[in-house]
Amino acid sequence: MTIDTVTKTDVQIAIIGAGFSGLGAAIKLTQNGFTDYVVIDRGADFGGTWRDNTYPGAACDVPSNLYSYSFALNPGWTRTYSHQAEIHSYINDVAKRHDIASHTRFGTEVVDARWDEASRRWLVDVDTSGVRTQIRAEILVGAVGPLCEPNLPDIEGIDSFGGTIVHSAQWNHDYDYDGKRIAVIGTGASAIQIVPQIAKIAGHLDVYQRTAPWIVPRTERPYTTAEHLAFRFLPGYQKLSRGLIYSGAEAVAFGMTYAPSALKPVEMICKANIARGISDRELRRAVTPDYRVGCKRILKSNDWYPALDRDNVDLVTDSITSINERGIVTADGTEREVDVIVVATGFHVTDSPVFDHIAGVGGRTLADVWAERGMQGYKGSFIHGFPNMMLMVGPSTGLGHTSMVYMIESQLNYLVSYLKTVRAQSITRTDVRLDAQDGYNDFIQRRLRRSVWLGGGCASWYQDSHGNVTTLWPGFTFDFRRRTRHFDVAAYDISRALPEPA
Ligand code: N01
Repeated sequence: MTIDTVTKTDVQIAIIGAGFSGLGAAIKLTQNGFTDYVVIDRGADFGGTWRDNTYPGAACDVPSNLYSYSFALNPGWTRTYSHQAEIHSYINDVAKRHDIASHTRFGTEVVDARWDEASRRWLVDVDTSGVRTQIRAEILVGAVGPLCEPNLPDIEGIDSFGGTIVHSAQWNHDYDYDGKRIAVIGTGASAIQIVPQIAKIAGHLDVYQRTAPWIVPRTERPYTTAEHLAFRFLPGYQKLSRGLIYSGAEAVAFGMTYAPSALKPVEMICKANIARGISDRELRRAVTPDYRVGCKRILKSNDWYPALDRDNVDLVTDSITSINERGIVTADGTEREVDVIVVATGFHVTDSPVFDHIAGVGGRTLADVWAERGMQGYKGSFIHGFPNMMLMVGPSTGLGHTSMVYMIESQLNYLVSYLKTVRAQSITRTDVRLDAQDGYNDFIQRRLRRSVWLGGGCASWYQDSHGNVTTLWPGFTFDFRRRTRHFDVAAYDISRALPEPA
């Protein structure tokens, strides 16, 4: 490939995002002979969320063997659960092996993408170091992922804080945290990894918990030499190990979706984890969740509870009412002074600002359409009114129990099948039919009715502002794989010719 591939302004396919899904799409395109594509990413290299989340303790809570592409297994994983740097390095290594950098515009932010009916092209305005250009693409693949826009909490007075504020996804590595008075807001997947690390160096640490998470022990250990040898030289061994982990995780999917009471034993394991990690009875009570396990993401940690039990750490359960120049004020009137506030408050998932910048038929944005109908799509991939656009990790594709890479690869099958259909039938425009999309969403909502995410007594980012679960796939992931095996052209309005010039 030459540098021209990256600078071309007219391409068949534009992919936004160079994380797991965008990179996977680029590789599959190349492997299937679709070489006229560009990948656009605002960062400096591949990895997406695994490039951006560099907070202390950042690691994956999905077992390593399951957290890789099936077409690029990694016999070199050092531990049963991988840490951020190793996953980031794996992703970049895979990109290098497939020469995807030669197709990628790094340091380039998509400002706006809109469908132009007259030319049947997506017009993608991009900004590279302040220089605006436009890319015209027949097909747009949105692969930005749901966890790309940090959510800063809307707490009164937060702008008046005189110290430093750091979001977990935008870690400030220049700040010296040693001996400082630190507050962490949030007790989700990010916070439970950060707190044990900074508790070791903080002068004092206040952890603000709004809702206690359910946490199982993390069975992380280094792989042995024998295992490494087996991964490398015993045919099928790593695949077998992957298959066993996958099957175990699917059993959890059954409990979350079909029989939430089957998750009772998981609650018992979590409670034993609390008892093991915390000596103080009051503190144990404060960290015991009051909703059904699985309603929010089940977390994994061995060091979260012992960290809360430390002398230099306080768990604060009174709700935050405001932030002032000195620190944080809670509902009981207490003000706790701090030097730095770490906001581990998650991401804009169902209300991402990205939705305002993608406009389909009639100039209607994803934000407009989803405000009306809820965050819906067809097979998590296509949205009515947005012709020739596929979303990776779109609505109803998220998981609480196993590897997103499996879902991503299912969508990649669908993408390739779609592109082959378009090529074979000389199709210039596809738009998923509204009745097909509605039917698909009725089926999702029917399945969700019994699920723990709706009936488990919690609020979570899995739900939109109306309380509907629009982010998760309700069921077995092999079922999603089956549904996305072939592009089902009958569900789409298609046309072959270009429109007559006006
Ligand atoms: O974010 P979260 P996260 N005042 O939204 C609290 C993935 N991930 O960054 O529960 C006070 O889960 C909020 O409280 P509540 C994974 O998919 C994966 O931790 O809403 N508190 C909650 O405690 C995960 O699900 C890995 O009551 C406020 C926390 O902030 C997703 O990222 C590792 C607040 C936010 O938790 C997001 O995780 C890390 C406010 N105003 C992350 N607003 C892996 O290992 C929010 N909170 C793969």
